[in-house]
Amino acid sequence: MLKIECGGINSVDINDISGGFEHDFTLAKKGRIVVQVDWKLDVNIEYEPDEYGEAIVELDGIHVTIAKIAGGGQLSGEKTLVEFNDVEAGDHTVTVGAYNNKKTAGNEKTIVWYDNVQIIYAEDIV
Ligand SMILES: [Ca+2]
Ligand SMILES: [Ca+2]
Ligand SMILES: [Ca+2]
Repeated sequence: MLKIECGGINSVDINDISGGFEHDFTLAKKGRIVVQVDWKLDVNIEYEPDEYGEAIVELDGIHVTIAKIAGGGQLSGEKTLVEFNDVEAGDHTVTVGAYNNKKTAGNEKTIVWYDNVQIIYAEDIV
């Protein structure tokens, strides 16, 4: 189980908090990358409505939102697929992570858990 926490430490106002776990790999050929995850997102109720947390997957910095909660709540999912097409041969990085656009108090915290993370490669059929 992977766990990422954003915020929750002090009352300093901070925008754009993120964190995650990275996996580097090299493709011999161009193809399709599918990231499969089980996930849970917990954005605590202390946030205001303009503040949100996300569970995110990134490939080389391309940000895909799996789930987003503003102002507090919980969501989860199993075997969620995120697809990236036409991924070029060469070195790449997949990140599974968390993002929080803003926190202004010490009791505001976004937590994301991941389990059963799989990175699947499918060669393009041309
Ligand atoms: Ca608050
Ligand atoms: Ca706040
Ligand atoms: Ca503050």
